[in-house]
Amino acid sequence: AEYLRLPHSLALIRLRNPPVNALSLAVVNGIREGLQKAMSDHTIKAIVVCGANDKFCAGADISSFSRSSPGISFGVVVDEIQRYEKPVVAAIRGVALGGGLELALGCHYRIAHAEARVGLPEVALGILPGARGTQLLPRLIGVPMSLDLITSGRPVGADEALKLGILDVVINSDPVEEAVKFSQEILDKPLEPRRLLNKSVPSLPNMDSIFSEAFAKVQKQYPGFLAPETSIQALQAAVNLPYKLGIKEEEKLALYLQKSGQARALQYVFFAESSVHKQSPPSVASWQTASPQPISSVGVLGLGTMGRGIAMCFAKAGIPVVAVESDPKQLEIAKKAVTSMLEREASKMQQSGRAWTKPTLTFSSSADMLCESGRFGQKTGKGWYQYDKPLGRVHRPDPWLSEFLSQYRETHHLESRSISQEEILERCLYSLINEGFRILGEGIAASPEQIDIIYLSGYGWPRYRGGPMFYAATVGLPVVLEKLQKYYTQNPDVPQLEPSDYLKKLAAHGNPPPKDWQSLAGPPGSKL
Ligand code: T1G
Repeated sequence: AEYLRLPHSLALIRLRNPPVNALSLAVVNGIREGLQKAMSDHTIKAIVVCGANDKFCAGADISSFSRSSPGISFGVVVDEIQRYEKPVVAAIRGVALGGGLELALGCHYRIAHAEARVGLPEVALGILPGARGTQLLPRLIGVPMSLDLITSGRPVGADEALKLGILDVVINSDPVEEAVKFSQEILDKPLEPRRLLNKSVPSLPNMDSIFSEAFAKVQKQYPGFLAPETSIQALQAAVNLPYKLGIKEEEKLALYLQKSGQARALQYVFFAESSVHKQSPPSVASWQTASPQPISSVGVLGLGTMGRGIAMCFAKAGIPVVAVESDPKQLEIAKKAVTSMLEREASKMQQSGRAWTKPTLTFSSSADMLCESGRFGQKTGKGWYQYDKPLGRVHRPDPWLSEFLSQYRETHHLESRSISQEEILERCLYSLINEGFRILGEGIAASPEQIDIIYLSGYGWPRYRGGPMFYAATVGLPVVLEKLQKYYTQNPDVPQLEPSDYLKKLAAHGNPPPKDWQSLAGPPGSKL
């Protein structure tokens, strides 16, 4: 943070830490030094705080979280600013997020550009606003809106923030110039009413029900996430405790979250999401730059459930499809399934008076005995279960299946045994993870982050577990390897359980974090 003396007895503290002026230790120390200088200089009457490069501040430096706990020491600075004997005015451009907004809440006045955005997005990182945010915001704008903003983490635009009372002035010109003028006008005004820490939270008669509704809402909206619920507890502390105890509770809850696996996973996701956007190889067209091309025909590799669906979509759109399936049995099944789907669609279309071309489909197969007997799952009304109707969702056990399984066991000389939840989970998850390592080794995925982001965005993997590859590192690669080895030995007929070479290479290094995998395992041979 830079310290500048301005005309009219003013000092300026400008945060400068590209790209978003995050609150690194150096920035925080710079702010404190600036405040001390301005205090000991009797010619200085007021201080303006702003950020360089058209941004105020995006909060604590997330990249340093694994090294130190955020927020706690910065909260002391926020209090120092509030108690400061000279007026401190925040001039906000761009973003004031997380610790950036907490810094602004510490200031006695907040002036922002109309296009600025402010908010406390910490929940998205699995933590809470730990530098007084949960204690100061409700004192400023009341409990209901604080609950909304803190548990959702959504930033608000300057106009909404002005209405809520978070900002004092919103302008369309340079907020620093405006803050300089504004400071002259408020020099003689008492500071005490501007110190949020000495105010109490506006009370409401139905506070208990407000909180219980908030708990119910976040449990429904963000099931499994720790941070929203824990933030509500911190807000309760703001209501029930005096400031100096409330901030202790906030610190305690912030530390609890920061140490949780969820915070580590969500912070990994934050960086993974921004890195995958940058990962397309330079010579390859990307969706951002390429313009759509006409599609004359389409190739589909593999005719499992998804392949069939994709082939069908194109066929229905009148685009010729060539589908390739290497397993003869799977091919037969797919052929039947696609033909019957096409016929069904065709008869629907005929009924509705529409016509469509029935485009080229070449197949090639699987060994799924259930499918061979037409048991395709929910779609057909039976699979591992029987359903109330085709496409129905109500399932019940099917005596046919127990008969089938006992015959299967007899044929293959298998003994029935009960399988623990743990084994079910491990065999499903670790074989999925194993496949992830395989495609990393083959260069089909460019990074573990890519696989994880696809699982979070496309398959509903819980965000607070970071994705399958991050999860593997959480469990420990040597553990994943050992378990796969164990299950593969027990089930040599399941190739998905055979540990991939890539995993073996990495596990030999212990449990390296995903970001180090590629450098440790060496460059993949790209098959793309
Ligand atoms: N710390 C470190 N790096 C950050 C950062 C941060 N807070 N915010 C952004 N970056 C990096 C980001 O990784 C990328 O880096 C570059 O900045 C541009 O970001 C005490 C504990 C500010 C709205 O959660 O929402 O304060 O890839 O590509 O689309 O209670 O970044 O270029 O090397 O996303 O213009 C709370 C998170 C922290 C804000 C800009 N703050 N950031 O969006 O660019 S916790 C946040 C954002 C905290 C306190 C607590 C967005 C953005 P690189 P970008 P953008």
